[in-house]
Amino acid sequence: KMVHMKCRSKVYPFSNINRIVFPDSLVDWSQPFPDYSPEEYNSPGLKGKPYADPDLDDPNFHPKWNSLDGNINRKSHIGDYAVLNGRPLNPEGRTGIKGRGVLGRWGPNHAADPIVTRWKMDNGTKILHTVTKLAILQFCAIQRHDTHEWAVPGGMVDPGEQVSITLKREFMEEAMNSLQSSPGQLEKNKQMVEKFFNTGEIVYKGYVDDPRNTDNAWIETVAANFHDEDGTSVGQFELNAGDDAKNVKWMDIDKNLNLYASHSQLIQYVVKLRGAHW
Ligand code: RP5
Ligand code: MG
Ligand code: MG
Repeated sequence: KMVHMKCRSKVYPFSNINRIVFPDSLVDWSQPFPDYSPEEYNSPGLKGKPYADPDLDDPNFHPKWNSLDGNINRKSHIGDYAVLNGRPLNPEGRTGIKGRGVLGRWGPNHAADPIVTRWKMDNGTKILHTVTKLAILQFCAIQRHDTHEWAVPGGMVDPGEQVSITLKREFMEEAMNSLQSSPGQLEKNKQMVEKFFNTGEIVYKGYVDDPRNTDNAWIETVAANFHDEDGTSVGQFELNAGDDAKNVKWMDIDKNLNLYASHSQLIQYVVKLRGAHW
């Protein structure tokens, strides 16, 4: 099993707070690390945001850890997490920083990642890789505004929202710019997406090694593959970057992909599912 890496780089994102940097062997909470006393960071920008929890010391905040707390899902996909002195503990281990950083929720922050794929084609014929002789898969990639890295067009599950809805909504916002489409165009796109997204396959549910994770807050995702086998449906959609995406394109998939957070790993599950070149 791989230890998390992207949430251990020195500077915490969108801040000038330094994480403690330490070797992989000390990531697991069970390993003694007596000198471990990281800084606490809670982004001031979270105050009063509708998607954010109150501060932990707010007397009106009574979160139900490891439960469905009203319509907020505080359960982890990977089993019960520990809570120490009233703080959820990152189930994948130490990150070198305390608090919730820029994440809205203490504990798990649930996301969904739509991995939309088609085969690379030449005049209706799949292009095979010269060495592996396997067909080359392409996925709909977005470039993030925040880190400029390429990524899956994923996003956070709203309170009470079904993940199947988040998958469609985020794809439409980030890869089809639904937030800025005309009502007519939006309706047309919605119908196409609705139809195509009927046949998804979940490829992963669990922890994401996201740079925003902390010791007390982390992202988990449900990643699902929506595949256009003959390139006649989603493969023909007009892509337009929107919301937290600044670019969108069909990207060839192979083992050299270098994507945001754990997204290369998510893509690899789809490659296995489809028997594609890697
Ligand atoms: C990731 O953060 C998840 O896999 C998902 O793609 C993303 C959600 O955060 P935002 O895109 O809303 O910032 O690691
Ligand atoms: Mg989004
Ligand atoms: Mg997003």
